[in-house]
Amino acid sequence: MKHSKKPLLLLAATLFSMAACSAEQNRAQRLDIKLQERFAKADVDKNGYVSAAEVDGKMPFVARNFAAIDTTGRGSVTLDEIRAYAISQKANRK
Ligand SMILES: [Ca+2]
Repeated sequence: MKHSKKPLLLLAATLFSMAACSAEQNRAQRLDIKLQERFAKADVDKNGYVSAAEVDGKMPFVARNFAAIDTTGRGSVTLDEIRAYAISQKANRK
């Protein structure tokens, strides 16, 4: 009796896909932890916002794109605003 290899191939493809997805999630989590750490270090006065002066030399990506991230124009940005901007930039690259 000859068995089809299709179920095995399907299982292998599914497992590979799950591993790739998990690796991407792990990478995203590591990047987010790094972002949180860098934000905490940059936020010298610990008010939950970083100003252009606070990110200067500490968060180059944020410093370069500060005006675009600071959509409210208040002169400071939150961690969530930085995340949202980074995600929008990543989506634009795809
Ligand atoms: Ca601050």
